[in-house]
Amino acid sequence: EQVEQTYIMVKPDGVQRGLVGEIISRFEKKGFKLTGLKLFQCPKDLAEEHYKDLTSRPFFPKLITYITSGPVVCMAWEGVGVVASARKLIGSTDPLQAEPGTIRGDLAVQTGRNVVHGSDSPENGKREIALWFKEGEVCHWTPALALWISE
Ligand code: DAT
Ligand code: MG
Repeated sequence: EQVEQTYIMVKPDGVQRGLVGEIISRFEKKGFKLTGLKLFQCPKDLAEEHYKDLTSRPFFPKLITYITSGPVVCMAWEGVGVVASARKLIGSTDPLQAEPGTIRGDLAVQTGRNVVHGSDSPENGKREIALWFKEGEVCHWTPALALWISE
């Protein structure tokens, strides 16, 4: 079991709808460790770099407009298996297909307004944290409750 890092982001609709606390809570309550957090207005070139694998998709321009339409909340989370677990907590890309109990399943209805991003692999977790956070913005710390979450 490998300690991993994942990049989680509350998208502009999640911020506008006042869902930031709710979304952070899901990862906190699960027992993962928050290592980075900031409110941030994403410039277009960063959005394009973040979603570079989707450049050729027809929805790409709308996706970039959406992600840059207001502030996002950038987060880095750490834990054993955090990448896949966070994807499960987030739910399917299309919120109507996402299971109840997941963030998208509970809080969203449309793919184009699916409130949250989560890295899809440990490699992308590292890549995205390096992309969205500057050196020194990520904190490595030991939660006092660590031994009550992992033996
Ligand atoms: P995910 O965010 O679940 O990792 P993804 O990486 O395939 O999904 O796509 C990134 C984002 O792009 C997704 O959250 C919303 C948007 N998107 C994906 N597929 C789409 C589609 N068919 N129509 C509109 N937007 C789409
Ligand atoms: Mg993705």
